[in-house]
Amino acid sequence: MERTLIADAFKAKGKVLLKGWVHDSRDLSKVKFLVLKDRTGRIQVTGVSGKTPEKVFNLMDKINKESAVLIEGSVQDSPKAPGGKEILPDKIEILAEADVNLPIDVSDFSKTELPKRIDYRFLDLHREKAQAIFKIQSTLLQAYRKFMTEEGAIEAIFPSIISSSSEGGTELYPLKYFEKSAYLSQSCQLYKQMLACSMEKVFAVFTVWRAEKHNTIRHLNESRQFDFEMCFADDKIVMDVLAKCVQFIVKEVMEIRKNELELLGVQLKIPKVKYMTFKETNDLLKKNKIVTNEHDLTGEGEKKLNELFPNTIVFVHDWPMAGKPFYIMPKDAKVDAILSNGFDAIYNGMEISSGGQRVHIPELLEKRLKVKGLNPKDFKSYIDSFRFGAPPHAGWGVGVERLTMVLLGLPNIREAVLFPRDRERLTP
Ligand code: AMO
Repeated sequence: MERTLIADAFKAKGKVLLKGWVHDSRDLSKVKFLVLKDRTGRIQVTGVSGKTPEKVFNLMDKINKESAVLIEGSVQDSPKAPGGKEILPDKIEILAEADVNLPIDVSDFSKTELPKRIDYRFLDLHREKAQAIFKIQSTLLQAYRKFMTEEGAIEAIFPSIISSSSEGGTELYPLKYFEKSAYLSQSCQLYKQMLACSMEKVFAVFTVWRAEKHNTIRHLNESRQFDFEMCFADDKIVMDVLAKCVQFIVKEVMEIRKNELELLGVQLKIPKVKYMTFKETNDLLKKNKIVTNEHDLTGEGEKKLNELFPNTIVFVHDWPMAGKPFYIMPKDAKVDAILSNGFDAIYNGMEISSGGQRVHIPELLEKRLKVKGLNPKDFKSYIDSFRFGAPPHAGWGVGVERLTMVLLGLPNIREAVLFPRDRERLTP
């Protein structure tokens, strides 16, 4: 007999063969219940003394929770059972028994602390709520690809081993590369720019590594980005693409992941969009008694923006040059400009993205590298790529875990990573 998924068992008649995990069991002496779960749902399995084969009946309350089992039986209407159906078992086979003492609480109301849950992530993923987060994240990935493909962008694969920094020299992981020194990629920034200057619109889902020493609820040492880059474009054009992209992703999640959102108690709405200069933003924050920073927003400032503009993607543009990397275009392409064509996007109280127009003029790029204390010689092939018909271009990067976190209101970014890498964690 072929396997039936639990969701289909609710519509089936007669005999079925189910495979899944024992979620719970109860012994009421003459009747025994077992709740079986698989990736599509849960169903009650009911054993009745005298009716259910004795061997099967005896086994029903003796299987350790979370053990993987095979159950053959018939589907029957049962008004009292969740979903109105139950399985009367003829056969139960233990496929993989779980230890009797589970190291973490895997109930839906688990109170186990996050670090311990992540120590046992493989078991934590037996929880419906943990699965819901990653089902939603999978929809985020698919929605991003769908949006970009409809935009006419080409998905690209970039190198993860680089020879020089792309986001400033301090946060690199060095590694041995034969006789040369190399690093793990901080972003695909330089490569996506080089590609956009020939293929016009490109995107990637790219893993980045940053050796930041701090341990916060919103930083990871390994994270993923939705990267986008297009040519014949400036910051205004790509901010508009980003707004539409996030709105599309939210719409897809709302349509495709209704059950998961309900399980997590999350109500999503398509976000509104607002544009403000850095100066306007800081003035407004000061008015609201928030301590501001000259060339960056503070965490407190980002939270305040959410209070002032709930469910809104706030684009803070005309960002001060001092707070942006060397590749961001200074205003009016002036090397000593105070402001830039760079921006950050703040959504639900957190920076989800930064981006901007890039420097596509080799001489200006060399000067900007020097201003940032970097050596243009280390960037030769990148600078040279702009000597052969490289048009003005712009783009952005969105933190995938950050976006998951702010959409679902998760208290810690590690909830949005299957196997997080932070200062303390390298396993599992
Ligand atoms: P930036 O460094 O701002 O820009 O990164 C883009 C977005 O990625 C997320 N992010 C992180 N998430 C978790 N942990 C971290 N340590 C972390 N660092 C960044 C944030 C952030 O907004 N190359 C540019 C993008 C561009 O201009 O195209 C870049 O990497 O959500």
